[in-house]
Amino acid sequence: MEDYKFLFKIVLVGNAGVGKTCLVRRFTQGLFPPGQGATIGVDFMIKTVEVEGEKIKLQIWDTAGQERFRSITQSYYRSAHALILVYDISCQPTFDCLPDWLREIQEYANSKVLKILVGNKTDRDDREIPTQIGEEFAKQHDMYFLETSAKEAENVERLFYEIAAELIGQARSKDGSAAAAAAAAAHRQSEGSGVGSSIGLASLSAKAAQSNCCGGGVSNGSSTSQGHAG
Ligand SMILES: Nc1nc2c(ncn2[C@@H]2O[C@H](COP(=O)(O)OP(=O)(O)O)[C@@H](O)[C@H]2O)c(=O)[nH]1
Ligand SMILES: [Mg+2]
Repeated sequence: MEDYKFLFKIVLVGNAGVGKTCLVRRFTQGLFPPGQGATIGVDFMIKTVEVEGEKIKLQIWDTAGQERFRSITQSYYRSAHALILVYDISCQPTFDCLPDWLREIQEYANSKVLKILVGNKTDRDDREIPTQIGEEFAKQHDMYFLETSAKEAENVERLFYEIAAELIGQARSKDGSAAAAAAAAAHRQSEGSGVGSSIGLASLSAKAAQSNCCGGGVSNGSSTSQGHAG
């Protein structure tokens, strides 16, 4: 049986194509999948890390192709300890959509959730969003900021370890540690036989509605068709 002190749920959002799935796979599996088209359809992956001498279990949620606004429901955001909002530094529309994502986050997520803005694909030489612009946006909206490359493995470990460290700090400073421990216990129960550093594939339904611009995605009014929110 696995032994860990904290369980943290980390949720990734952002337009389709920005590299969310690649970031998760890079971190959990050390891979950059070549030619990886849309999402691999994983709901979450688990990785156990050690931070400040504590074993921490990270449950990382990646959207399974429902990156369109309003098709991601409350159930996805609920109980997230950290939210990673990703854009593609070489694709202006993915940056322009950030306010829409923030509205959605504000509506559905816990108001105290840790928010991290990530500009991915720093390896590309056709950058459209200067670092400083990303930084400023993050500052304005009370978010941490980091630029990454899932391809080159740049800042990917750092991203998740810093989140873990920050969440540990929060848990210790508030009396949140009790809550985290309870969450860990509940998770352990529901998990069955967990193996260290295992990858949990929760569901395998890849519906790849790829659209790199939010315009089409937002306005199609398919609001609650996907999900019961309960
Ligand atoms: N150059 C480069 N391409 C990336 C990077 N991360 C992802 N990609 C590519 O971007 C596309 C979309 O990635 P994916 O992870 O499926 O995006 P998602 O829809 O946000 O999950 C794929 O073709 C990836 O190969 C990166 O850091 N650098
Ligand atoms: Mg994906």
